Amino acid sequence: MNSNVLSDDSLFLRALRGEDTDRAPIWLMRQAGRHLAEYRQLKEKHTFWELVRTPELATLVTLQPVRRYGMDAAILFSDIMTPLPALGIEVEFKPGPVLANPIRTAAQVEALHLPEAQVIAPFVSETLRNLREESPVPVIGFAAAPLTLATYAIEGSGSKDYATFRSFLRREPMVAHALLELLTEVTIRYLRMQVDSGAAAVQIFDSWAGLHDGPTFREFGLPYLRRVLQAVQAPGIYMGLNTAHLAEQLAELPVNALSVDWRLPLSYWRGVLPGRTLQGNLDPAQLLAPAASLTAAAQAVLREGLGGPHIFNLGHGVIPTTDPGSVELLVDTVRQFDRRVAFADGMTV
Ligand code: 1CP
Repeated sequence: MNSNVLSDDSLFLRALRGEDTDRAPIWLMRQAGRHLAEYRQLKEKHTFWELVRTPELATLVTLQPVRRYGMDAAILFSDIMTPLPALGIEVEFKPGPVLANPIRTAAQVEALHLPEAQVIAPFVSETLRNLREESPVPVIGFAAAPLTLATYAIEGSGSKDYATFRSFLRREPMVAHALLELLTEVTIRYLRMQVDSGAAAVQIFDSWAGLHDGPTFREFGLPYLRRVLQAVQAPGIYMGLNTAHLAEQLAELPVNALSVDWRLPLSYWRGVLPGRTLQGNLDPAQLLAPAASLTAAAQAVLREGLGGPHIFNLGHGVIPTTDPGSVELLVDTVRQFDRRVAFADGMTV
């Protein structure tokens, strides 16, 4: 589809900008990837980095779930680690990210260099320019929050409790701040490039925000996040997990929407985040449940989301063993739910 056809009044962008739409738009985190046979087929021939770094392939993978399910938004096919090599940090995927040389010293931070926007990930720019022409729905660009990116840069891989990272923040706070400064600046450049290349919105993934207590998040998380969000001139979504204890700080963020996990109902979040669009928050495990349970759980989320703008999503990414038939059922359930009628019914009960 031509970019002229994609107007700003798409359901997804209207809800993101704060409109209490008649139907909730739906897209799913990790909607492209291992649960799709058409993705696994490409993975037989290409590594993950090849898919991300080859614009024709990244474009194709981004559009796979849009074509199959008719999602209301596409998310760029890439990873939160994508900008790191341009700084001088090499990353391998096995399948999660693994760093040969995790950052642990001031000298290592000093040796990193801040790349110009156009050399951070030129393949992402080209993919987004392709998608501007080919995607029938708005495309979401993304990056990690500086604190979550630092988690991987210092820990060196995924971990159960990120003990190395959490102790590093206490032992070497100045080095941590120096790294966060650099990651903030590269993230701002990287996201501005994505918006210039056609991303209609951006999502900030702060998957590991919930590891920290309030004071630690206020020192190492919030100030950098605020800078990133203020610098990017596009509607934004902030996604965190296990963040109920940080709600007061999240309410300070200059962002349109907050994506929350399933641990608390959306009605709770409406109370603590007045005036914001809420995104979420079905437990991804519900997509592994029998049809009746899945539909009931999705309808419960839809009802909880009434009374303000809502973008339907999972609380975290699609689990790779998910049956595409269940995703189809979920999309149908969300499509059929008339928010205006449901809201009126709620008022008369
Ligand atoms: O072998 C494979 O197929 C690679 C698996 C894979 C995929 C499909 C990885 C490695 N990343 C991705 C894609 C990806 N990652 C997207 C694509 C867009 C989408 O469809 O949503 C996005 C947005 C991400 C973001 C991402 N990567 C996050 C934030 C969201 C979250 O899940 O919390 C995180 C934490 C990562 C790190 C990462 N990359 C890959 C894996 C398996 C992981 C997580 C595991 C770990 O921490 O070890």
